[in-house]
Amino acid sequence: MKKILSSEITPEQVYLSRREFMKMGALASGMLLLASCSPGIVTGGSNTKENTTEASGGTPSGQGQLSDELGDAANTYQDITHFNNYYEFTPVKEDVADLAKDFPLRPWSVEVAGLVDHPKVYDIDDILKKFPSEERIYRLRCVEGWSMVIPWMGFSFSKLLNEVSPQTEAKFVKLYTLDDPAQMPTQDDSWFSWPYVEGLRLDEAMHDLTLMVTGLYGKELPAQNGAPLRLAVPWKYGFKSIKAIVRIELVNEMPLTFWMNEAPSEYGFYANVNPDVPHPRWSQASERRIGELRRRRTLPFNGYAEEVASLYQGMDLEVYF
Ligand SMILES: Nc1nc2c(c(=O)[nH]1)N[C@H]1C(S)=C(S)[C@@H](COP(=O)(O)O)O[C@H]1N2
Ligand SMILES: [Mo]
Repeated sequence: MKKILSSEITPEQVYLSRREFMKMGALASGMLLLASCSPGIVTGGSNTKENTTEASGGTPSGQGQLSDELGDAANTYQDITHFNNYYEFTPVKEDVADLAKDFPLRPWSVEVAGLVDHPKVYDIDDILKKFPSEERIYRLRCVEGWSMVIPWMGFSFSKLLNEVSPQTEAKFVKLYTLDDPAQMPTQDDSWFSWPYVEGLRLDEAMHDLTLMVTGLYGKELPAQNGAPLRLAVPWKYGFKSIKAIVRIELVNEMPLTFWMNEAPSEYGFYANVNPDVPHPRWSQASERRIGELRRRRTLPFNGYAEEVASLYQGMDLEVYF
């Protein structure tokens, strides 16, 4: 039997799997920090034989290979849709797809409000018509230390923001996930403060890379990936990329986000991918690309430094983590 070097033990393996954790039935608040976005073990799922044989990517139909601008192959449709973080359904990544399969995606409206000249309630189908989607192949780096390359469909968030005309006092954007315990099972318990909320500084939100995601692999976005509308901010840890958006608010003050509220010492507002700033409980210097066995080095700003580093000029990124 092959010996496992300590250098091969990933943060994902250091902690109890979420499945075991849930089995313990420990919903006590004292255990909150263990559960809150801590690395979950990768059991089967993304690492099964079946998946590694096609781990070099390809479209769902198998034709052609997509890759990001660094030359890395896109993850498979199977991996992207069956290894998900979506705490409203379950903290068990392999089970999200099944639990979300009946999540109703219509009717769906998105309210844009707050410090804007033209507040508006959009029907999702009007958004899809009004803002044509294009393919953007982005890396997604989870704070837990794994990553994927994902061929999203979507449009720059700036297009939507420009249409409602942010006022000069608007400095931040606050985004809300649906709050509906009847459709999102874990919202029934009081372990977390729902709804999931995220935020960006207005200039981050207006950056061309910041994507409103409407699809995946040229098809409709599956529920488990945040349909019908989710965000993708590729230079930040994945938890910034909020799913199932129902409300967008332009505000003057930095919003308190879901994870900042749950564990302020662990999750900051900026959450830019940064190999030099460890998470309090694990290093961020490397990551495991789903479908690969070896870890790879994590790139500053997840490889998008050229495009976005200027947004943070003069800021101490250890303070503004
Ligand atoms: N509403 C909501 N959005 C969320 C999450 C969540 O639990 N709820 N998880 C985040 C985390 S931690 C990650 S890594 C990504 C995962 O996106 P994916 O499942 O499409 O890969 O979604 C983010 N958006
Ligand atoms: Mo994540």
